[in-house]
Amino acid sequence: MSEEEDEIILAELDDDELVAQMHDDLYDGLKEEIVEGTNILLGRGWTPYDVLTKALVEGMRIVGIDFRDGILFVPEVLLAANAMKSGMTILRPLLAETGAPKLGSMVIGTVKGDIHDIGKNLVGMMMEGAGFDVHDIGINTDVDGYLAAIDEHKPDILGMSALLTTTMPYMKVVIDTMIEKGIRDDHTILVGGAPLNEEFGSAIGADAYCRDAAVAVETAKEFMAKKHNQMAAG
Ligand code: B1M
Repeated sequence: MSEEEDEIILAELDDDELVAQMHDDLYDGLKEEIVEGTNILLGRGWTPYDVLTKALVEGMRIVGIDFRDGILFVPEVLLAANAMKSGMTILRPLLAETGAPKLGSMVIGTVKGDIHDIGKNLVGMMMEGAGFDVHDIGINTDVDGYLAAIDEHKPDILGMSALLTTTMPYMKVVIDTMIEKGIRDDHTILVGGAPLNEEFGSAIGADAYCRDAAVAVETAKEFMAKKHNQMAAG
């Protein structure tokens, strides 16, 4: 077959085929194709949230499995991550423009030693979309970085992300330091990341572990509602 006959025209695929093709394109780190696919699905009336979860997050889940199994290596996964980010760049303003009233504020960062930021970025985007002011302090954040951001932004919520079993214990370092400084109870602390679970969240003294970005939004809203009720009760 000639190259021309081989070429896939994304716009000619139906929704299921296009989503499957986007999983393949993400796997292959094809940034332009991910941008095109994202725009096509939005043009067909898909919600930004569905594009995000069904096309991009699901694609990255597949990448994660083959990374774990030694089929993909860091350079390929980096390309996939960059392709994913190019799709997220398109979705970000759409997710943020819900016009929801401001519910509260959040500081979020990935902990020291850890450079994974896709999950954190996604949580930040969804929180913004739900009406929170989000201050993203980036990756590889040490305790001083968290404390400085807390001091500067006085957030209702502190979010911490960790993707490595070796970096997740650092969350406790941050929480313990907040306890020492007497500021722990001034903030709701939410933690997340693939290797964490609820038991770990409570063991380190976080207020809640959030399985994914949607749960983070719901949990943050619940804590804000509680806070407002307590304030109203005086
Ligand atoms: Co890395 N990596 N990685 N990696 N990587 C994992 C995490 C791993 C599980 C892969 C595997 O082996 N299966 C494994 C960790 C194993 C372990 O600790 N037990 C791993 C490893 C080993 C490594 C390196 C050590 C590899 C190496 O160098 N030999 C290295 C470490 C670098 C470092 O951080 N110091 C490394 C590097 C990388 C890349 C740079 C190549 C790239 C990151 C690019 C980037 O982020 N800019 C990368 C990637 C992409 C992954 C996988 C494949 C995908 C992560 C991701 O983006 N998922 C990952 C495999 C996996 O997780 N299954 C893997 C998509 C994202 C939407 O999901 O991040 O889970 P997630 O976020 C979710 C929830 O967890 C939750 O909500 C998000 C959205 O729904 N959530 C929160 C996350 N943070 C939250 C915070 C909250 C609330 C919810 O606060 C309130």
